[in-house]
Amino acid sequence: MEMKKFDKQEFRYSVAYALKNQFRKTLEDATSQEIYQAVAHAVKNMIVDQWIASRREFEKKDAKTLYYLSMEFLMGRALGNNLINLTAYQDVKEALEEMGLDLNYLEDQEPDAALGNGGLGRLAACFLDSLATLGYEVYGCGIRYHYGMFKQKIENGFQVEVPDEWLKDGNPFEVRRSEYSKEVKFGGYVRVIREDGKDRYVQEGYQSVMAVPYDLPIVGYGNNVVNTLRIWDAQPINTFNLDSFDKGDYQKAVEQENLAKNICEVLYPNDNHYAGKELRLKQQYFFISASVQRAVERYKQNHSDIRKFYEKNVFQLNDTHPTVAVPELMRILLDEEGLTWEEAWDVTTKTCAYTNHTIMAEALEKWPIDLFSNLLPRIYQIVEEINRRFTEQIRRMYPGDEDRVSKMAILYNGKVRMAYLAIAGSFSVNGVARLHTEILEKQELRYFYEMMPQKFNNKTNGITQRRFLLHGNPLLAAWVTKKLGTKDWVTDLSLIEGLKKFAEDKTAQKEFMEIKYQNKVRLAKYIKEHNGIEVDPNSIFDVQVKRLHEYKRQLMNILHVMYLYNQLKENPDMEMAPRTFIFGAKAAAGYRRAKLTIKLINAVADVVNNDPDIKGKMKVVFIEDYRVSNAELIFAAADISEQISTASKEASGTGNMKFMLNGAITIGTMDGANVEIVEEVGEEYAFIFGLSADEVINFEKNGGYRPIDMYNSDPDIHKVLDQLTNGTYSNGDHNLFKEIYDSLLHASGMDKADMYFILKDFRAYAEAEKKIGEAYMNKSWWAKAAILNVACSGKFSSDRTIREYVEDIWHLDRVDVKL
Ligand code: 26W
Repeated sequence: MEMKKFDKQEFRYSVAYALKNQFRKTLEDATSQEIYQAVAHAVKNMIVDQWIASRREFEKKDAKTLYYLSMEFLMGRALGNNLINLTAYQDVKEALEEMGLDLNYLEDQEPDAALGNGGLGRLAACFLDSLATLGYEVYGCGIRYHYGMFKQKIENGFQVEVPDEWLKDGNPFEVRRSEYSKEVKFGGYVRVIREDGKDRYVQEGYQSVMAVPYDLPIVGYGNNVVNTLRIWDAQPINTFNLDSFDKGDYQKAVEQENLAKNICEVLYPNDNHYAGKELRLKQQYFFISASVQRAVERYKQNHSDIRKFYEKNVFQLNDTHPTVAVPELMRILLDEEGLTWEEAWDVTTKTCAYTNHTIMAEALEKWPIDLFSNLLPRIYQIVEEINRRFTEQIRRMYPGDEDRVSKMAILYNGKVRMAYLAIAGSFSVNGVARLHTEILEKQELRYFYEMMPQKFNNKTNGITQRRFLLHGNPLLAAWVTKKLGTKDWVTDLSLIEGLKKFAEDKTAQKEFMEIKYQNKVRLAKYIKEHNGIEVDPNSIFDVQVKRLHEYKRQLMNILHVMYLYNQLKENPDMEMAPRTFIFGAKAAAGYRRAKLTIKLINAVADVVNNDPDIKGKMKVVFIEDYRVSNAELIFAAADISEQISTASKEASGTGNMKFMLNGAITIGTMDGANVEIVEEVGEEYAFIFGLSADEVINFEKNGGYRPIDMYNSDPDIHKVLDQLTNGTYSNGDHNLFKEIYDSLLHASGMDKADMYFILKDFRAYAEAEKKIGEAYMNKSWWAKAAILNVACSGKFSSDRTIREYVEDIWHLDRVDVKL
């Protein structure tokens, strides 16, 4: 790999030039934000030639193109990451230093691109990083939300949502590509026109918007490859362009303008919860129609046979959110390209592939047919025909089994079941960790698996070591390079197993623990600045950061903190390694119980942190506004990684991998990718507890269990639960946390008591937490376990995941880019 050499002088000019042209300022009078922007422009300058060269190279090779279709891309900040992947981070840091500027400080001026909720969105971002690094062509296709994931403020212990104005100062890395704009049509009706003995379907009386793409560069690591994240914005159609019938239709012009204004306004902040809002379906069709139109147009520029579209293109559907790609591609092939149904279906089902990211029932998208067919009349007709043929096929395979037909039909009970449409329209269906895929095959999707087992496959998730080690933890990254004697782990994480031989080496252990300590000091400083809380870097940093959801059981964690506090109060001289419990989580704005859990965590923190009796043996911290940028600091500083979901519920988890890569030890259930983490590192170097997925599923089939029995028979649990309603953590208010108390002990409506088995797993969890405290006393065991976790994390690079997708599903062509 030959990289262009960094030219310090040129870089300086480039920054000064951008400052002058953008802001008519010099370094002396520019603000930090302006300097960040100017530096970002200079970095974009370093990227564009590679960006152009990459397109040329892929085109020359006629490489197959992946379209990664996703409602979410949780990119985080771009500046530092781009510099890392340009292998220019150190050079630029030094160049800036000579100009009296601190790169770290400038990086902090950039708002996170938070165009995603959690795991699914961040996975998309890691995949883009790996695809560019491995030399494959991909367009990430998504939406240019004007407001990304809300900013979280904590006021009086409660979460308050603040709009995320990430574009307010502009986005220096984006390039608007109005030449690729596409019209997207909503509503109206379908007219059938008889033409040359064939029916032609045209949508009339519709409203439309113009989809305008903005491109962001995705830089591969040290290989000159630059791919594109293409996010679509909506613009009103110029009313002069309305057809003559509509000209002067003022009402329609206004409605179209509003449609355009609304579509890209905001990311829905629900993680794992389907709300069924019409605007969300508009968003889905909007970016899918534009992306598919462009993909077909691009293919036709250099290829004449649309029947072979699938040979050069593949669409990966990131969960069901982009599933309208199936009928939209059908529409274009049928109505615009004139293929027969059989031809169009052949192309579509060889182009589309679907990834499932959750088995949570409330996350499944099922659109009411009325809403769907009114908004997308032509698409709905096509879905009806897909469903007609699909159910016919089921009946042929299973004659007389109408029960099976109703369980598998795409249209059922007045709803469009998007997951089933995605499966029927795809050649591949994958889960995101081995256990998750098994549950899909044996439980959730078993009828589909029985009918078409060849479609099903597993792709265990991964993370990019470029962001989550090289950028996020520079001290550990340098140590890994020194110990391995090579930096090649940056593009081949399997090499990191070379650290195994240092696990028992005293010097290595000391160095490792010193680095962990420095990272804890860095996080402690962040916590002091942002929370005003002093934490002790010598205490165990026990961390749970992820979206707030009942199945992730942050509640079990804080109940355990309450339990431990009770123990300490009873026995203040109890010997224990000092502990800092760190939480970070956003709750969906309308998820009352999740928001109340945040309040509980903060309330417990208030009491515990201000109690002199316990002599600083424990602290509780809730980090405000958990997001990609502060996540990098948090993973680097963690001793313990809390992965405690109710078994069977967490499809994979990816935070678990980021912690492991940074040398934190997992306390967790046998769920999602935890199973594979434990398999890699060995059960003795993790703290595993609790019900298995099979046990949970069995309890669920048999109507749950009786948590009230645990409450009555276990005095410690009894006491902790009572403290939810006796005012201990609510200044005497007995009602504040009553809802949480009730959810644990009493069934309500459809919900069973303690649906997530918190009390059932509590004792086992407390035991595991206790073992952590004991293990930490043995410094050399701890260092060994932590080093082994790093050394065994090789499997969890998203480079490995992408290689598997390429081999089994995408079959992309690898390209070398020379400048
Ligand atoms: C329709 C509302 C909605 C929004 C987001 C439903 C479902 C989602 C996502 C599928 C939720 C999600 O992010 N799932 C997570 O995906 C990660 C990447 O595969 C996994 O690691 C997590 O376990 C899974 O919860």
